[in-house]
Amino acid sequence: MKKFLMIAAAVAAVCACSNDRDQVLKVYNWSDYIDESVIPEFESWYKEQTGKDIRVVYQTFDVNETMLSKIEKGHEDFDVVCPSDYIIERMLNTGLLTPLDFSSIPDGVNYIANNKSPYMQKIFREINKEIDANDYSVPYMWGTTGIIYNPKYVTDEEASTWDVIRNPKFKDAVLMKDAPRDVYSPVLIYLKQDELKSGKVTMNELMLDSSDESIAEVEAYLKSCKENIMGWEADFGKDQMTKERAVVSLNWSGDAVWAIEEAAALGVELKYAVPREGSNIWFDGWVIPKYAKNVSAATWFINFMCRPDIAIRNMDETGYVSANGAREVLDSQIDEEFDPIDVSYFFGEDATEVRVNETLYPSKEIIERCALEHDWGKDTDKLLAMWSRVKGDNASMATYIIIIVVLSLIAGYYVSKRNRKGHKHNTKKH
Ligand code: SPD
Repeated sequence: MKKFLMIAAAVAAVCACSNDRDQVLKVYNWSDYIDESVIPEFESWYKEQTGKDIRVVYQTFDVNETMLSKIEKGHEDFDVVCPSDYIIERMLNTGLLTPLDFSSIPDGVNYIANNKSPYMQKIFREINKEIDANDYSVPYMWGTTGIIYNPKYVTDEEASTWDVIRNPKFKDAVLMKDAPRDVYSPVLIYLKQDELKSGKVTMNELMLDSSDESIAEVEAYLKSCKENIMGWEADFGKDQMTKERAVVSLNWSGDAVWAIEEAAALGVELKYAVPREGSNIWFDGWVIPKYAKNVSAATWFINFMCRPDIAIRNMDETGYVSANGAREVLDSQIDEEFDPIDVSYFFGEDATEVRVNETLYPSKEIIERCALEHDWGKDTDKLLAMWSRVKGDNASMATYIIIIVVLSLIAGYYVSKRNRKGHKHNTKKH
């Protein structure tokens, strides 16, 4: 009995210890967005640097809105999260972010200042005119929104416009991102292309356009694509493309890189294009929410993610491009198979002709036809309502099909049962 009590006390002590919030770091990140081996490495590195134990509780989400709602409505105590630009803007506007302070991290292991790309800092400044988002967030990955396509079925010309998602050639073969803002913006850019060309409206104005008219136009357009849409996906689209289950996918550049590489290994060719009408440039950044309970460990974690070798491993694993502007990161991406492009806007003036993947690092010409999304505040609810109507319609179509199939199977079963009975009856008679 004494022995049992001692064991129970030891177990209780271990549990109490690992639940102590100073020794727990809750990280909430996008799925498939990290090389998971860096997490235990952080735990050991943190112990080496601070002498303290830490256990990372790592959870994932698929869409910004799920993450936001857990913090905004649920007040969940995540210590570090990784929202996209327009969500960082919203969190800033609603006072949900804690200012970042890396001053307690010693110079030799402080990876923040030296690795910041001036381009990323400039973009972050555009988030909010009054508050500098650089003081509240550190960029993690960035990219464009575009079209992944299978050139066996889709020509480069067809994929050079957003209207490829409505092209009658691709019935039931298009995958759409289940991310309302990231679909709304490209469709609106497509619908307003004449106004954009004539200068009647700018890209930035479009990114803020939450008018009832525009939402209705996008809704009508998406409903007119329904015959083509085989599914709404948060993260499986890239995989479906590699298996040739779909031929067009509205997706993010990082998923494109991942899919193109995976597909090549299976002998399937995939390509990525940013349509000529224009698109979004986006980034996701680390932030510490207001309800965080371990700000100190969160600060160390964000710093660790900026260590160039860690940034390279995360890039290689996920297909996404790190927002880290260190020369080491650029060097790790140079490959003779690529044509030279000008990425001086990101890495500085000596990077005018580097052989890097243009899907990862968009050329200046692509960047110029892209814009950042912005927070819509309360109008976001109108978008989410439209989104359910569009997807709901699709669901009820699928439901009708399932009902018809099930009813036909039941009817078929009874007809064949009746025929068998009739056959037995006739055989008995003879
Ligand atoms: N699987 C990780 C995907 C993260 C992509 N973030 C893109 C956000 C665009 N708003």
